[in-house]
Amino acid sequence: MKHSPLLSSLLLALCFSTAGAVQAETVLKLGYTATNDSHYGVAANVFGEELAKRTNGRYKVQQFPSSALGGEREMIEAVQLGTQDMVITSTGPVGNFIPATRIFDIPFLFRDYTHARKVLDGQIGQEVLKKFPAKGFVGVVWLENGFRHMTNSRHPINVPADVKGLKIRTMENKVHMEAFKTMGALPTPMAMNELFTALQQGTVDGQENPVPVILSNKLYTVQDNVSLTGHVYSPALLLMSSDAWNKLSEADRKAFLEAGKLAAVANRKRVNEDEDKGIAVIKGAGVKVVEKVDIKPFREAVKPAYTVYAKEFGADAIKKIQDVQ
Ligand code: EAX
Repeated sequence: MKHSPLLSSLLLALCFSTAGAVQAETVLKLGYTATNDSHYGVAANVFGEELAKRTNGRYKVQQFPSSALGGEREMIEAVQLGTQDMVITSTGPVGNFIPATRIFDIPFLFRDYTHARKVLDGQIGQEVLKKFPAKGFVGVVWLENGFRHMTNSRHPINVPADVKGLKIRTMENKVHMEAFKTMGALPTPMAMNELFTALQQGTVDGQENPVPVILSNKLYTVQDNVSLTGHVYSPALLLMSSDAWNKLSEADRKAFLEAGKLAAVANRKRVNEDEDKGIAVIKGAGVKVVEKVDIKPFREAVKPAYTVYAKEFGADAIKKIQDVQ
């Protein structure tokens, strides 16, 4: 059936206008080292759902869990270069890019989860996030990895003397390495994606991580002892490449920040759930768990490292964090 020229041009205009109404979809690559069934996976799921909701599906998140895109330092570098859009990472290696974050890695700095969350969500934590864009990142939101505990396959750790001589994998983080060196351990920095095999083969005697990571990465299956030292609170971050962020409209940036906040609520809830249930799972696997560790001797043991920390961050800045109620 032949259409009149007028009708054909109207149909053509209609085709173009509906095509315009089908909005372009952007898929963001988000990597992290934990499994999808973890405190990071929960954050990634909620972030993706809430973002798609707020942008009518224009922004989608493609997740790469379990170190599929490499270790945290590698992924942070890729986000800085813009070859990866986002990463959920502990602050472990972040200090190599944004030194100001290292203050939060100081052992025994935070009293408990409430204290840590107040500092990071408050003026001190928000001020640190402002330092990210200058280095090619946007810190969308502070997430949480959790209080770190020691595991090893040599003997139970009850007192600092038990740490002496142990080859302990640490993150690529100078603050943590200083603390373990001060306790007489042999700190061995290593990316998360190499850790399981290193523990399995005995290349390192032990490591330290929050319960959610010990669970999700099944570290307890290659360790005989866990001691709930809680020696460091490990913040996490949802980091975005400035390249990707700079392309966003103001309205979409708001959507990213709102989705990030909801992801943090879900992530922190999961950390506390894992801590409540995880010890039973670890014990059920036949691992010896020292649940009641007297942290006073450990605080004493790392005290000399505080001189080094005070030199780097200033005693006042450390006290300011400790004094947050
Ligand atoms: O962020 O590398 C680590 O020990 C981190 O705690 C882990 O990758 C989760």
